Amino acid sequence: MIELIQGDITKQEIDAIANAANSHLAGGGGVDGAIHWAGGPTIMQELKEKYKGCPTGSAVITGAGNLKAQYVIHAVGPRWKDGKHNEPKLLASAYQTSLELAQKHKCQTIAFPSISTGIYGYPVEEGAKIALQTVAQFLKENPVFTTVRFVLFDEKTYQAYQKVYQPST
Ligand code: AR6
Repeated sequence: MIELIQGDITKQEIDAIANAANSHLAGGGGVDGAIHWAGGPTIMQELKEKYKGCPTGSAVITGAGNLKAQYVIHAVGPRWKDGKHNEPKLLASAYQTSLELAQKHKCQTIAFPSISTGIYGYPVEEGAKIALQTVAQFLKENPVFTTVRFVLFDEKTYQAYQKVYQPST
């Protein structure tokens, strides 16, 4: 089932935590900074050892260091330009790839932040629609997760997801 909560994703007890990363997998601000800070240095060490970046619209997986999770899935959403540069497709693909990776690693629960709607400037309601549609469709086709939890940091983002969410879909 899909859950929407307002909170801090680094505090979740869950199989996999998704991160809103960049294609260099270089760390940064926002939720990425918070995850590396809370998870400790082993996450970045593993990223550097195993991967040479990650294309926009895709994701890679590491252990979760000190977080109360098994894995961190580093998903790279698009930077918002004007909506005519494949942004919706790339955002959907970032969620889709993350779900596929979590499934492959036998996760039953996963938490997502609102990918791309912070520093990358994706309009929040548009981003929420893509996020919820992609997850709902995936769950219909692959009923492998008991929980997909969106952990929305700020009130505005939480409200936007609540507005867009239709539990029947
Ligand atoms: N828990 C949950 N959500 C959070 C947290 C947290 N602890 N902290 C922030 N958010 P952003 P992006 C929310 O900017 O837009 C980084 O530098 C935040 O309020 O983290 O995909 C990366 O390295 C917003 O709603 O990610 C990339 O370079 C959402 O997470 C770039 O930012 C996403 O905001 C990616 O930008």
